[in-house]
Amino acid sequence: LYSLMSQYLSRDVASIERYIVDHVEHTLARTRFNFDKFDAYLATALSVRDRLIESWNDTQQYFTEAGVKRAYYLSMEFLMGRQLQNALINLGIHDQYREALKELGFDLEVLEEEEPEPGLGNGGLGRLAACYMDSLATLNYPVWGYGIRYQYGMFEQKIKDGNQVEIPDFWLAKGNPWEMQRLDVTYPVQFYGNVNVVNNKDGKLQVYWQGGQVVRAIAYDIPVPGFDTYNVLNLRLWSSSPPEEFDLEAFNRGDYYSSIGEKQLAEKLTSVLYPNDSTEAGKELRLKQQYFFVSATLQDILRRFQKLQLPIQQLVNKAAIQLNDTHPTIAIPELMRLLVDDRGLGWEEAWELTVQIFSYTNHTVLPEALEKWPVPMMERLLPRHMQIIYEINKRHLEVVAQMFPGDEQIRESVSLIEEGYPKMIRMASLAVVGSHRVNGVAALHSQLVKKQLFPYFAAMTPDKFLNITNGVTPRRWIMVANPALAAVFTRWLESDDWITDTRMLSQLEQFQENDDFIREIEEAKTKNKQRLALKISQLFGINVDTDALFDIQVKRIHEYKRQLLNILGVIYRYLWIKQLDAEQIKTVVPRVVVFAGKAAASYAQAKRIIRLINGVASVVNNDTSIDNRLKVFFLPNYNVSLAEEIIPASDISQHISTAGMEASGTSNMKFVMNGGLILGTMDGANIEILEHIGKENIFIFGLNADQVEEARKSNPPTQLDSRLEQVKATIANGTFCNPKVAEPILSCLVPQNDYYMICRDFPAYLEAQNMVDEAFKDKRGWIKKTIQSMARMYYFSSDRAVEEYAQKIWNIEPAPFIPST
Ligand code: 26R
Repeated sequence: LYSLMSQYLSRDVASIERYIVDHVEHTLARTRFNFDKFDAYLATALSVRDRLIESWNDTQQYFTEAGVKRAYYLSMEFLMGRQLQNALINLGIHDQYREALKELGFDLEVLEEEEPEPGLGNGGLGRLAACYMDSLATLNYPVWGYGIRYQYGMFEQKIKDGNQVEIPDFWLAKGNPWEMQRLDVTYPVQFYGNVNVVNNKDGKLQVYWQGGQVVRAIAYDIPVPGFDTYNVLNLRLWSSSPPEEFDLEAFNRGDYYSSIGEKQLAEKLTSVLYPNDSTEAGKELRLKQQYFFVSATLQDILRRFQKLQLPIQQLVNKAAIQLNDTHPTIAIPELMRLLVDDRGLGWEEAWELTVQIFSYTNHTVLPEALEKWPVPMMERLLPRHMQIIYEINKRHLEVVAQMFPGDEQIRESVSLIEEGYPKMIRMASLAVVGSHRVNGVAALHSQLVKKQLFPYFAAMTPDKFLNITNGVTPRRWIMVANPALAAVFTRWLESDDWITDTRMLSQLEQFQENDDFIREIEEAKTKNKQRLALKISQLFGINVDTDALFDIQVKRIHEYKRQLLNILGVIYRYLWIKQLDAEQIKTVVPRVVVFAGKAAASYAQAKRIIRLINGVASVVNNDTSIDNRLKVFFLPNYNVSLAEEIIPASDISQHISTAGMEASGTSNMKFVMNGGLILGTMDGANIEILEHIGKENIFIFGLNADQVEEARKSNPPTQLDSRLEQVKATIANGTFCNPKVAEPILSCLVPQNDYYMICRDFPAYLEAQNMVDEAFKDKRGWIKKTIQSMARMYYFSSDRAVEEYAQKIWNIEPAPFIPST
């Protein structure tokens, strides 16, 4: 690999060694003869950061001098994963660093494992933001990410007696070499207080919000390197702290102790990431987090714009703001406030600007996940914003009344305020009204956004709505996660250009009958299965057969994702194997079933499902009568690093959500890119994956979204599948876990109560699993499927996705910085 980047880096091994030792001695203040593994990791990371800072400065200065339009990606979550290996690969200096560290007596791969994972996200939405940052950097787009520097990320999951236990994740405990604290970039953010109207000096009425509490936002910058480019982007995360003037004031009042109390309150703001759990909805601290990060971000964006000394109307030519779900939607009234109250723009002009600047990505149609804030809470916390939201709503409803005169039902349904006690603000509707583009994240999902969520908005402004199907970065999900497979690709394509041009992968198809190629692809898969088998044996003390079919489902535990359907299928398989005779058992395809994923701490049903899976695992894994034809494991603490180990090892992965409920899914794409096939429903991006790779390469079963809608309206079937009855009876008699745990699970498995269509899809699911077995018996046929699939996945690169955002929504151009050598 000879990258452009390495031309500008000192890439000889001796100087890399020197950089590292320098940090050991001067930054960490250790001697060169006495530093441990973690010190070695830190010094290595710091030496990489130094290189990144130089490019980062050049890139940002270049964007400023060129006066380019920038896009800002506002997200409450960025699930970046570990940075060291990714940075070295993107910079094209991984091999050189491996050499240098070897000279110093360290194994780079071992040091990479020392890095704590920054788990600043829940799941798909946060990881998507990270993939997009990688692609935006790689394609040289002038974009900034803005988010929150949580001190506690996603909790660490432990399994005790089969149950999930949550451990706080203080990921910063040993310091974070990838961030730069910017004590020069701080802003005040206010809360509460009241709204005053004053006469300004031209005798005009001016509205002025006098906040009560003031909190200070401090910027932390994380450099985001692209692959094979000099450009380095910035991810700016805000941390809260007490304002500077604060201590002095309290001191003067002689009120030292209560001032310390308030200080802690200010620090608490950004301390913890909220789970994606509807029971956590409506918490004031979460709304405070949202406004805190939005206010600091808009102050930062406007300060950058102000340096250009252009009239404010030009803002739309210099800035586009993307809202990653509704979480940053308070930015819309906030920008209105800044334009109208602070800069004296008229409402219409300010509104036109605002709508042109904002766009909104929807990531879910589940009604319980759509954010709503109580009006009384908003009135207290952000009184001026509440007034502005009412004004936006008033004007919006005037337009509605013109389009649908006299229709009370429509007026109620599109109002930004939901009537009730208390009244609630519909943040998704506010995001739609205040944006010029609204996108869903897969073709089916974008249809449902229009038809199911916002039918009247879509009728009023059809051109606002579009689809941008999600994508994932081939750098992290092939290069970093699966170096063995990446090497095969590069060897057979005689080029590594596929890393930035995934369309090249389509050329792999010509080798699908080539024995050498087939063998190399198989060897890479086996290597990855061995790596996972080792992990399993370390965790559970059980050795699994790498010739077995590795059947994997990893994602947040949620009823709509139907881990329950999976484990019911596993139980049925177990019961079926148990009644075979010794001869028959030998013909059963051996399976290793792997689950991983976290349940939100207060999601009781999801936690019961984890308990059931672990109960099944311990029974099945200890049953010697089934001749190792089935093993079941629940791997604790699913996160990006674990995903990197699991995904490349799959033969089959399950994406079996109730049709119409999974917006897109992104791991489905990662699995197929790594040569794993999908067992799935016609939901989310599965549908488009099918269209690209061919229906012969994907195992699809069950009701589609229209049929689910129909089924929910019509009478439930009168009978259950007898196999499901059998499975239920085994659960009920306490075979796997306490019947008290099982009871609330079983009560959902009746036709009258089958919201997630588990009963209705169960027979089709078993049939699909049988087809998987049959296909897997034909080794050569199977590998051909995986080759065709990998070769046809190019559309699902996040490079394609961000290009669509740049062209269809943000109207920005690539701006590569070419350093003079
Ligand atoms: C409001 C709060 C309770 C909340 C709810 C849900 C916070 C966060 C979430 C997470 C959701 C929005 C999420 O992660 N959605 C996922 O986004 C992925 C990227 O687009 C999709 O692939 C995936 O289908 C979708 O579930």
